[in-house]
Amino acid sequence: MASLFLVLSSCFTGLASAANLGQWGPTIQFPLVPVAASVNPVSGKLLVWAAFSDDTFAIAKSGMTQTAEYDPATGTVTAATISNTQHDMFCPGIALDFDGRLVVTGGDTAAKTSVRNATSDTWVAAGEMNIPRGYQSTCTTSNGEIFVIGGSWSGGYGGKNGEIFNGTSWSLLPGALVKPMLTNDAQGIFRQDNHGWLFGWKNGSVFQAGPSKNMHWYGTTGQGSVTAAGLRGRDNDAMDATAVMYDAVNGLIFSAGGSSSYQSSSATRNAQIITISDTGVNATVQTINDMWYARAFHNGALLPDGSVFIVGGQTYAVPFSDGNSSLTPELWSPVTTKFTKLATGPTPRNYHSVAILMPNATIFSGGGGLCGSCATNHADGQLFAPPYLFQADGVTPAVRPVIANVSSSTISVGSTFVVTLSSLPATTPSFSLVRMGSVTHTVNTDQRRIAITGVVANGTSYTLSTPSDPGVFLPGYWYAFAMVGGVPSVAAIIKVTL
Ligand SMILES: *[C@@H]1O[C@H](CO)[C@@H](O)[C@H](O)[C@H]1NC(C)=O
Ligand SMILES: *[C@@H]1O[C@H](CO)[C@@H](O)[C@H](O)[C@H]1NC(C)=O
Ligand SMILES: *[C@@H]1O[C@H](CO)[C@@H](O)[C@H](O)[C@H]1NC(C)=O
Ligand SMILES: *[C@@H]1O[C@H](CO)[C@@H](O)[C@H](O)[C@H]1NC(C)=O
Ligand SMILES: *[C@@H]1O[C@H](CO)[C@@H](O)[C@H](O)[C@H]1NC(C)=O
Ligand SMILES: *[C@@H]1O[C@H](CO)[C@@H](O)[C@H](O)[C@H]1NC(C)=O
Ligand SMILES: *[C@@H]1O[C@H](CO)[C@@H](O)[C@H](O)[C@H]1NC(C)=O
Ligand SMILES: *[C@@H]1O[C@H](CO)[C@@H](O)[C@H](O)[C@H]1NC(C)=O
Ligand SMILES: [Cu+2]
Repeated sequence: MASLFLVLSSCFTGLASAANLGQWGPTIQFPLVPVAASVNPVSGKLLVWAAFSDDTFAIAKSGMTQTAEYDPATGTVTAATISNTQHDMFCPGIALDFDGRLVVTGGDTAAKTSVRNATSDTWVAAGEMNIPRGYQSTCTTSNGEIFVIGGSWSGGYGGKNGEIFNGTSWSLLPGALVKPMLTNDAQGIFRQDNHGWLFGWKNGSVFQAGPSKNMHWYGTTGQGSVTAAGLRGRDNDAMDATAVMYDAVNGLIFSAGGSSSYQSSSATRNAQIITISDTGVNATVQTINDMWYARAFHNGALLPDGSVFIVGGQTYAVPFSDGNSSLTPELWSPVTTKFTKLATGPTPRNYHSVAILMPNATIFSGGGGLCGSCATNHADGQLFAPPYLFQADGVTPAVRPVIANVSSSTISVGSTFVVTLSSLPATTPSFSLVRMGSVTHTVNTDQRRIAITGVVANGTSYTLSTPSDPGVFLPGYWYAFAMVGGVPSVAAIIKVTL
């Protein structure tokens, strides 16, 4: 009897947890295919953009971009054509700088740099890159500069070594060679230097975790440099994959999926944890449980509790195709290192799709396509509410902690600040910071997370200590979340300065 009871009760536990799959919200229509996305840190609105056109692209034809903004407060979507920077920002590199400026490089107009001021919501042109690029990656460094490398999709083939942007203009880094990070793609150099997994780290360095199976450290000062950092475990080249720094204090990066070549190539279910420490030291790699589904062109959005929401992608990589879509998202837990299947979505989100964390701890998942009169343009998106926003029945909304205020909306790296909750929670709250992101083509080099370890409570006020290294606690805009029993608050947005 006792053992039967145990079996039954574990069944019911299984059912109860299986009931909590999270939930897809209503479809949000856009006037364009959201191929790139970023949340404005000042207004909280979601900016998305396509190309010169809403639904098709053309290299070097037209210097403008169709954008749209979704306002979570009202649910409205407004469109705007950006033409003053003469930049078709399709297939670009994106990075958010220390001031929350969205720096967008290359793509269809391959040498251009456009910078969006979050406060005024306006775009200005900055210096052009010395090397024109498309499908390059960019990341913000601890020096407040932006590093770029790769990008042979446009602007010519090969030799796309690193450059550094000081907020005004770009300088070549001849020692930051791209060659070591090339994949072995079947289409050659056109694809081999695409979509680097870049992470700004200590003392101006950049860690490149993929997509090549060979990982590297890039130096971004002086002439620039590159040194080997080891192999990514058993993983092969993993183009069109996701890589997320889910615990910056401990140098932990999660990566999953991808295919050995950009297209006409089978995706994997591979997942690994990459641990980085000091600049120049080889990373260590732990191979973990496979994902439930093979994926390429999926996106990984980092959540307040350090889990990663993995959405979209297909088991066999084919641009502009809805074939072989992996429609069931998965949640990766940093605690168990395992994956849980979530509620299946209605829409394939493959090549040219995006996913990004919203201030209320839901995830926007949208896009896919941009192929003209094809049948795979997805000019829409949905907000996904993860299981943490529901009680165990998977239906009743969870009771969320509420941040009443923070002591300062601007804090410096290494300083303390106070978060006050609107009421005393039933159990001890925890706190995390998630850097606000930008995403296109599976790449989001901006998102990263800090789990706050130093918390001093006084009534409903909590004094939080922050890491002192700007390579870890990268300045810029961050979401601050309180979590009680795993349930996150809506974020307070803070600006972190040097
Ligand atoms: C999150 O915000 C969206 C508006 O963007 C709203 O529709 C949704 O209900 C919110 N979800 C939760 C769980 O607060
Ligand atoms: C953005 O624009 C506002 C208003 O025009 C200006 O005050 C601010 O300095 C600008 N911010 C940055 C980071 O350039
Ligand atoms: C950026 O670099 C350019 C060229 O070296 C220089 O003229 C400019 O003053 C620099 N700007 C900043 C903000 O450092
Ligand atoms: C920081 O990097 C510079 C070169 O970019 C190097 O000279 C210096 O020794 C490094 N400092 C530390 C503390 O690693
Ligand atoms: C670091 O990794 C590289 C390969 O990327 C290897 O050649 C080198 O021996 C490794 N260094 C150490 C100290 O293990
Ligand atoms: C689906 O994947 C298989 C390989 O597993 C491939 O042969 C086939 O072409 C793919 N179908 C589409 C529509 O891409
Ligand atoms: C912060 O919120 C608490 C709780 O609602 C309130 O007592 C306090 O006055 C607020 N502080 C500020 C600076 O608004
Ligand atoms: C705790 O907060 C109260 C105000 O709510 C303040 O008077 C008191 O000094 C604080 N205690 C400590 C140890 O900071
Ligand atoms: Cu593209």
